[in-house]
Amino acid sequence: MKYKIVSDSSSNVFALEHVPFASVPLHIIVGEEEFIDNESVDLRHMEEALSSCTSSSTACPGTGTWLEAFEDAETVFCVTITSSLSGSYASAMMAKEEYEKQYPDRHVYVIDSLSTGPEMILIMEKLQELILSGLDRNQIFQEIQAYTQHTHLLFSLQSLSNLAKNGRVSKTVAALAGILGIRVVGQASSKGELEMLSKCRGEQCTLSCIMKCMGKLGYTNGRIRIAHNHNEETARKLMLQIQETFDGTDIEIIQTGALCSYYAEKGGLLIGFEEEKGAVR
Ligand code: X90
Repeated sequence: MKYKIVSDSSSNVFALEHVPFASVPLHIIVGEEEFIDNESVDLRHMEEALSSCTSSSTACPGTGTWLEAFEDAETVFCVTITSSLSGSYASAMMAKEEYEKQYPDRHVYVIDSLSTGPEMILIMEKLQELILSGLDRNQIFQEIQAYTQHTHLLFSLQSLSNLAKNGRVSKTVAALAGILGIRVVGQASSKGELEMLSKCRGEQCTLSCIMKCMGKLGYTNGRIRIAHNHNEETARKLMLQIQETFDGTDIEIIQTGALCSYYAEKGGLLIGFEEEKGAVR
């Protein structure tokens, strides 16, 4: 196998066409139960378990799981959730070291998305394009690094309690979203941390705020991927309003997997976008 793309499950993608692909699962631990974030995870069952249990946490993939996913690929492109919030990147880096020591002619590129969810999808789709275009592996890596300078992640959350419980945001920030009907809009910062941008009351206010933020971040007509946790209705409204306001037409909507559902909580939306169609450099 020449090329393989491997991402952790926070991308919410479990299959890719055209290029060999594997998803490496994070785990969600709810009391005594453990949920493996793959395509067959029972999200309703996880929600039920969460509503009747106060102790929960998550775990990133171990080095061995990454190694297994590399299989026998000559070149692997690994895309991980932000290293500021998870050990997934560090663990992939350890797997890279072992793999390259064992097979000196093989190479693993680990890309820290400094983000998660749909921004990782954009990176993976771009990698797919670059691989199929026949570039060599170093060129692909350079291009993808340039590409990630022009992609962004915005989010809207109704509750930040699981993020706070696991020390991923401060209790003060989490309290912002504690009031019923209030949604927090934020972005993945340049350091890969959660950065709060605004507080909104109600759906329309949230959608307008997201579109205003997209404009400020330089959005014109690039690809957009939206992941939602059981909130397809709002995701669709956002898609329609974006289509009315901007020139972007390549928009896809997906349901979050277990890890993103756990942290984005009920109704959460994650919006990944590139500034300009096909943007590189
Ligand atoms: O290693 C682990 O246990 C995983 C920890 C992941 C923590 C953060 C997950 C965030 C999921 C929430 C909103 C978007 C945040 C953007 C951050 C850059 C989605």
